[in-house]
Amino acid sequence: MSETLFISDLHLSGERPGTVQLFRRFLSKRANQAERLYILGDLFDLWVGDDLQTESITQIKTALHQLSRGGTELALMHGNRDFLIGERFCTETGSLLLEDPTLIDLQGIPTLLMHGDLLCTDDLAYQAFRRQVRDPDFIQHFLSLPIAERIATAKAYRAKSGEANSMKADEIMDVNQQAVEAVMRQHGALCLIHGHTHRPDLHPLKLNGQAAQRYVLAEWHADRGGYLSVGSAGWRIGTFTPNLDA
Ligand code: LP5
Ligand code: MN
Repeated sequence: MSETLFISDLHLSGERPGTVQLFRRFLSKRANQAERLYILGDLFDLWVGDDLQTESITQIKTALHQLSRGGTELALMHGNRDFLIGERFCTETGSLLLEDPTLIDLQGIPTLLMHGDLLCTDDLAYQAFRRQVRDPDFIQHFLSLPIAERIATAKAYRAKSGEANSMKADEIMDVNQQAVEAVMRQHGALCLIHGHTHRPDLHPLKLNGQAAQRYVLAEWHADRGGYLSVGSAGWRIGTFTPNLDA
């Protein structure tokens, strides 16, 4: 049976060449064997517009395009760091941009895909920030700025966000269980797959008396990248490393 892979939170950037290299290797050695690859947000550490060209961005786009041209379907969801990924990027890489959330049928199980930030409803400061920066007029204005100004602003946001994070309690930055159950019920899902929190795990839960599951994907580093594989071998959490091809 065909295999579907899920990854998220790679946080790729020119400042992390090791992670970029691991990801390119993952695409050419591992994901190319799968029927479909889902990237559930934060592929990039920061994305200020599809018009920015750097050496690492070109390398990543080329590798993604090779994968999709080779026959592996590529589906991408925005994360809180790269929600400005647009149509041009998708065309250049042969990927399909997914809404957050998106419901899919995974081996007969109604499965909801999310980045995960929308589930952190206790983080009121972040949710207010999110509403502001996802406003279409705000985005349109931001994208009209010169690229150097966009980079400087995004870095300032990130620094502010880092400061704010260091003051927040750990629980606030995790998902809210009621929000998880509400969104799963709303979409009739029995499985939820998301990233964002960097707390990889499998959480069983009960929804209307039925067994359900929440998979949390791992963030990537230069020496390891987590993925969820769903195929003939069942549902399996794996780790891709520089010395391992599976
Ligand atoms: O990313 P991570 O995991 O560290 O933290 C997130 C939340 N933070 C963010 C902000 C991003 O890290 C950085 C911004 C990305 C910019 C993308 C491109 C540019 C967009 C331009 C607009 C169109 O997402 C963090 C959560 C955490 O996840 C866990 O869920 O807590 O949220 C915050 O820290 C937000 C703060 O609580 C409140 C906002 C502080 C920023 C204030 C703006 C200052 C303006 C200065 C710039 C001129
Ligand atoms: Mn995130």
